Amino acid sequence: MNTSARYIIVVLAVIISLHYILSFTQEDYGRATSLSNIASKFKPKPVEEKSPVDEYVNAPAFNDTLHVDNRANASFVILARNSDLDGAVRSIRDIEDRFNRRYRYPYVFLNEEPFSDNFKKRISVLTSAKVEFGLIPKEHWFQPDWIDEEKAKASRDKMVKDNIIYGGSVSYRNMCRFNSGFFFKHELLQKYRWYWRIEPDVHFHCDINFDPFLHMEKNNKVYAFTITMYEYEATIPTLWGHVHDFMKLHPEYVHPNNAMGFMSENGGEKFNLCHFWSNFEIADMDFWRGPAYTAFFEYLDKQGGFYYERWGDAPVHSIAAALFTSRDQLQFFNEIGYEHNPYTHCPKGGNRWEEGRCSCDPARSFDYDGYSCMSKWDRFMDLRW
Ligand SMILES: Nc1nc2c(ncn2[C@@H]2O[C@H](COP(=O)(O)OP(=O)(O)OP(=O)(O)O)[C@@H](O)[C@H]2O)c(=O)[nH]1
Ligand SMILES: *[C@@H]1O[C@H](CO)[C@@H](O)[C@H](O)[C@H]1NC(C)=O
Ligand SMILES: *[C@@H]1O[C@H](CO)[C@@H](O)[C@H](O)[C@H]1NC(C)=O
Ligand SMILES: [Mg+2]
Repeated sequence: MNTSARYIIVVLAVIISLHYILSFTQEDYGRATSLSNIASKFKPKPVEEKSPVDEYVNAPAFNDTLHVDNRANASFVILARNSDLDGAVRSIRDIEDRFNRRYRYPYVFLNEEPFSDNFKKRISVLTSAKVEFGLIPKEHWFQPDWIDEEKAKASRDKMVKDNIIYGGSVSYRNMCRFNSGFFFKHELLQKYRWYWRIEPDVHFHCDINFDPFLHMEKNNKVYAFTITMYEYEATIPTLWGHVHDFMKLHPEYVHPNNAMGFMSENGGEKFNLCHFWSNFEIADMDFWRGPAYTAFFEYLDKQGGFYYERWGDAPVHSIAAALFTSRDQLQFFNEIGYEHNPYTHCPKGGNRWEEGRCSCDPARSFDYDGYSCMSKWDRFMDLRW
């Protein structure tokens, strides 16, 4: 062998041994230079198989931006008993997760009995927002003395016999009357204009990536809902008649562009029982505090129907919002996935459900259930989804 041949062999040996040393010590090097890898560079690329998992991973990234600078004059309101604690904890966890950890709106809890220390402790630990616990004054809660208890009892007994839900309950009636005419008078709520009502054991199924309070304020809205349905007629047999009498007495409060057409098929003669389900509400307390609603509530309260029948705050609020505001001041929040057993509103249209990373099943949304008034609302407002 001549010198140059010997020289080439030595160089080759060095290169080969270097390659093996690197292959064993440096994983990346090994992978990049392995024979099969180098060979694959010359083979035609196989068509990439579509993974069924990739196809569905399309929710947007979490956005943890805090929005605490430009907020509305607003608070959450939760009416609850001490025994509602676990359900209240679940509701607050939901709303914090889906909305309020980024907005930090305050909470006001109300009860006709003092909240226990355990209740306050277990709620306060869930949020960095301000939480206040208020006692309801007796005169805002209990059955007034001028109610004829004999007559009220006869009506309760009849409702129990007729199997009407909460038909025999006085405390349920206290609650409905309080929610209709008093909560917004509570001392702790005087400093706020807007409220968002939350009940124990409800669910918020989607990220709420906007501020519903500011939406209301900017668009001159008064009352917002997520679910609308028919009321049990047996709980409000004389309510609509009193509404009529009130409208005759105070035509000045009835808005020219009202939503009577949503609640009646014959210009107001008969109530079709459609109303907004008030366990979810975002609304303007200054509307409840204003002259029209003040006169309306006082008129209804005097009729005694909160105790002689079982008037709910849902039809009372809904009828007032529909008659004394413009229909354009009513807001349906499609984006807010919401559940109060047994019904759920799940966002519809466009890709709202994906954008909200919703946990509700859109196929089981209550919106077009036979018992829902949503299709009536869509027709009335000329909405298409
Ligand atoms: N402090 C207090 N809160 C009450 C009382 N009764 C009901 N509530 C609250 O009032 C709201 C409505 O009561 P619910 O029992 O949820 O009535 P509902 O929504 O019509 O019926 P379900 O939820 O189906 O039982 C909830 O926030 C309850 O926690 C009461 O006697 N005292
Ligand atoms: C988060 O959302 C806000 C608007 O709500 C937007 O201005 C901001 O750019 C978003 N941030 C990210 C990281 O997507
Ligand atoms: C918030 O609203 C209430 C009720 O309208 C009002 O009394 C209060 O002054 C408002 N606060 C601010 C800071 O605007
Ligand atoms: Mg409830």
